[in-house]
Amino acid sequence: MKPGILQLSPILIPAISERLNELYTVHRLFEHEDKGAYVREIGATIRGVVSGGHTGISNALMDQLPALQVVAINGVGTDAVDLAYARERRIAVTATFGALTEDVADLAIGLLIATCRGICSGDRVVREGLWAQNPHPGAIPLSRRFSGMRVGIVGMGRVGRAVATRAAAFGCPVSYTDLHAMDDLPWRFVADVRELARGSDALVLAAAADKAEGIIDAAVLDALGKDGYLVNIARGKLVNEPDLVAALQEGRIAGAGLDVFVDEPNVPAPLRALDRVVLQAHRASATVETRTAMGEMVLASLAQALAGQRPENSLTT
Ligand code: 8YV
Repeated sequence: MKPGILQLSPILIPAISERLNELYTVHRLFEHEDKGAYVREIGATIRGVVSGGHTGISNALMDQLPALQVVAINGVGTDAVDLAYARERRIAVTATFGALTEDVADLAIGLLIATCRGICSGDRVVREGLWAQNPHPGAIPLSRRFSGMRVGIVGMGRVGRAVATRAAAFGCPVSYTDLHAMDDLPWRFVADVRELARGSDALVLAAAADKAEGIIDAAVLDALGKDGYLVNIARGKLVNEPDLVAALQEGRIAGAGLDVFVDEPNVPAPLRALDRVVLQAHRASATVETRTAMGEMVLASLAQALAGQRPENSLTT
C-alpha cells in the first residue's frame, strides 16, 4: 500500500504532482469543502504533509495525524509551523533551502525598479490612453534613479545576500542588519533597523518572520523618509501594515513594492488605491524553474523521511 500524503496547498508543476501520485496516495485537502470531516476520515493514514511556506500546518492538524513523520514545506519560510512542537513529536519539518534564492532576489530588484521608475503607473498611463490625450512631456511626473541608490537589507540570509550582489552590480552602496555582523560579507553592518533606514534610499525586507514581527513600524518608515522606498519579498507581518498605509498616504515615504501582506490574499484597499505602490500576489518564487526545483526537494524530503532516514533539509530531526 502506498503511504498517505496530505497536501495542504497546490503544486503547480504537473510533473511533480504526477510523481506524487505515482508514489503516494495523495489527499488534496484544499479541494474539499468540509475539511474537518475529511481529515477525520483519512487522518490516521497520513504519514507525510506537503504545505506552502505561508500555509504551514497548525498544531491542531498535526494532532489529528497520529502517524505523521514529515511536513515537507514547499518554500523556505517555516514561520507557520511550530517547530518546537514538531520536534517534540519527532516529526521532520523540511524546507526548500537554496531553491528559490535567485528568483526572490530578482523580484526584489524588479519591484524596486518598478516602484522608483513608475513602471506600473507608466504602463497604466499608456494603456488607458492618457498619454495620447495629454502628450505634454510634463504630464507624467519624473521618476527616481535606481542605480546608485543606497540599499539597506533587513535579513542577510541567502535571499538578502543575493539582493545585495544584484544591488551592488547597479552601483548601489549596500548596508544590512541582522542579529549580528557577518565576517564574510563586504557590506556595511548596521545593528539598529531604524539607523539602517535613516541611511538608506531603499529598504528591502528579506528576513524570516518568526523573530522580527512588526519591526517595520512608523518610526522606521519615518527614518526611511519621504524619498525612501520599501520593498517586501519576505513576510507581510514584518511590517506594521496600518503604519505603512499611513506613511504612504501621507507621503512620509516615497513608495513601496510589495509581494507579501499580513492577511493574504486580502490586500488593504488603500494599498490597492495608491499609484506609488507596486503589488504582487506573493509570487517571488513563482517561476517554472524554481517551482520545479522546489518540487524535487519536496519529493526528496518525503522519500528520505518515509524510508526512515533523516531528511537532508530537516529543521527538527
Ligand atoms: C511560496 C514562500 O510562495 O518560501 C516561502 O516561504 O512563502 C514562497 O516561496 C510558497 O511557499 C509556495 O508554496
